[in-house]
Amino acid sequence: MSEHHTLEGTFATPDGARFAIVIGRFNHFITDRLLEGALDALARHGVPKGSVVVAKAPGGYEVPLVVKRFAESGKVDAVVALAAVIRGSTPHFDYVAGELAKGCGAVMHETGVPVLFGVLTTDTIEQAIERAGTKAGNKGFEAAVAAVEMVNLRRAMEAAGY
Ligand code: INI
Repeated sequence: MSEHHTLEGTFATPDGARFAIVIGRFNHFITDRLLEGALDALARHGVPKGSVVVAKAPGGYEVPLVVKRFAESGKVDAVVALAAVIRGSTPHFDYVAGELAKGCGAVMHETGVPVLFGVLTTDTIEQAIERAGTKAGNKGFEAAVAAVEMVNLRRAMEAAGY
């Protein structure tokens, strides 16, 4: 039996790859930090500034529509979705977070373009702050790193004939 063949994405700069970042402005105190993290991650992975486009939607509920337009454009290799949905005293959270997750997933599956889910869904503002550049890291940074990995995985799969 021959060795099995593992396909995985590296964190090397994906040459010529273009990235879109879609951010929800709602809770911008948090989402601005997620955007900083995502831009920092792409820059540190060697992605030129000119290969990154950022679009700002009003809130998480609208993010999937903007993600869809980028994914369908054929002009980007991955889309990073960033938003912060923080639970309040009504069921609003569930509608916004549910639509956001469902919408981003649907776009990814319909278009075949990786959509990275850098979305905070937290019970408290403190939990959101912790995940936006303080003690629990920065989920925007992590999502952008995963975008680089997915672009490279896709290229590795293509090169292997899949
Ligand atoms: N949008 C968010 O991104 N996060 C939230 O926590 C949030 N809450 O809690 O209301 C939120 N609401 C706005 C929503 O995304 C839409 O922009 C709005 O309902 C208009 O369609």
